[in-house]
Amino acid sequence: MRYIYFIGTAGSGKSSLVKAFKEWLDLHSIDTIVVNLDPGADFVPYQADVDIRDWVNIADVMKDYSLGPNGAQVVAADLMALNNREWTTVVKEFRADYCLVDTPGQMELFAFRSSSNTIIDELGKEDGFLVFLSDPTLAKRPNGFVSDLMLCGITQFRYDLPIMNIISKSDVLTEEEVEEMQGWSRDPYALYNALTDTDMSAQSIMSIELFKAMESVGMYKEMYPVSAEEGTGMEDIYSMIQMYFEGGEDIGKNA
Ligand SMILES: Nc1nc2c(ncn2[C@@H]2O[C@H](COP(=O)(O)OP(=O)(O)O)[C@@H](O)[C@H]2O)c(=O)[nH]1
Ligand SMILES: [Mg+2]
Repeated sequence: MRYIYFIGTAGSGKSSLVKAFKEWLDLHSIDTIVVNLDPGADFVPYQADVDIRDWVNIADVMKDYSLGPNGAQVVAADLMALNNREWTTVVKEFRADYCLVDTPGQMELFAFRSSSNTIIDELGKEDGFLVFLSDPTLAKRPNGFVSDLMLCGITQFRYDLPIMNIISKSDVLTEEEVEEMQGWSRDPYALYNALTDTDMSAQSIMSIELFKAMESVGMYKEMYPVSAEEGTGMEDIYSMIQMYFEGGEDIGKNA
């Protein structure tokens, strides 16, 4: 089973994309399960095959550890790793081709805590793939775009797993805005120019050398527009995953 982890800042559209991508995979008869790893979710928009809330409950954590909601989220993220033998066994029993993993709303609870490495190792690191969502409300401006690119790069280094970077909620952008962002993602010079045109102070702190260095270590990569709302861009996600794991061969169709 391949594990596809959806990561991004709070509200970037992870849970919505898991739902939309699952629907697309179902439509193409590709055997997929969905795991909710957000113990703090009030609501998830899909039918979770495995839900961490069955093992870790935020209200209980708040009570047991006398914590407020934020502290409880952090403890819950660690508890989910401590309990991982139990729930990962349930996940593995499904033996589907793909497992879509929805991660905690607050990105730092997953991306920046060692408990998530424990989880990824337990599920099988060689079968892992990351989808990083950039929120266009932030990333449509050059300085927001740079911040998101760096968050994506840091995430990549934290895990040492293959990663694809997508522009989430592309339906809220105009065609020109999508093209502009894709242009920045393909060409460090275009990004540098946009950044220094709109923000003079950026000139002193950002240099084109930084973007070129990011490019040479593989942190600078093309972004793909995706809309969970409209169901667009799903085949791009699927083909990137396919290309990575199977060198382009479609396992789903024969499974
Ligand atoms: N327009 C639009 N809104 C979206 C899309 N995906 C998510 N949203 C909205 O963005 C908000 C956060 O989405 P959610 O999936 O909960 O984000 P998460 O915190 O990363 O899991 C919700 O109000 C969604 O309705 C999309 O593709 N297009
Ligand atoms: Mg969510």
